[in-house]
Amino acid sequence: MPPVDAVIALGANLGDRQAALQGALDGLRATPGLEVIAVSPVYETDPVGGPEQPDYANAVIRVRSNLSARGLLDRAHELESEWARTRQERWGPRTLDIDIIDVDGQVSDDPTLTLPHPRAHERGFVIVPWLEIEPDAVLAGHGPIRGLEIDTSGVRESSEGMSIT
Ligand code: A4P
Ligand code: MG
Repeated sequence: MPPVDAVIALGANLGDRQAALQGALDGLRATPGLEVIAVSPVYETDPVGGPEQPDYANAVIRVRSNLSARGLLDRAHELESEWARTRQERWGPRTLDIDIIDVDGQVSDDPTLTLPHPRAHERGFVIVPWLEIEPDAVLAGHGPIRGLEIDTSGVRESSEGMSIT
């Protein structure tokens, strides 16, 4: 299978959020057949939707891999539960969300893996970091991401970043 480029969004809003994002990045980098191409800065973001909850740390990464879109989702779920399990036992609740935003422009309305991610185009916490690492990116069905009209007021660059060394 030829290599596939994908955009993945990371989010965490409980406990050591920075460590959760770094853990997700490290886990992806350790995935056979997967190469991390770019890592955005980390952003501190106001929560969107849901009940009242703490602010999130969010980041976006680009990967190239020989996994299918479904293979990427499976790996994301594996890392989410690995992280939740190891952190919960020692230091209480943590969350890590790994969303598949785009896989080579594929379009699918499969509820198990909807592509592109159905809410990405309206979310500053996805689009702002993504623009930082891929200014010319296009979101299938929505056009160039730099042209999207989104509210970015709740998205602030954090002083902390992730390390890929
Ligand atoms: N699923 C379908 N398509 C996808 C996709 N493209 N990527 C399915 C990932 N998963 C996808 O996801 C629920 C189901 O969606 C999965 O079984 C998967 O097969 P989940 O991660 O288990 O649950 P969730 O993330 O809590 O739900 P949901 O609906 O995905 O929520 P969102 O849209 O991810 O939003 N505010 C800020 N500031 N920052 C955030 O990161 N995140 C959320 C969660 C809300 N507000 C936020 C943030
Ligand atoms: Mg999700």
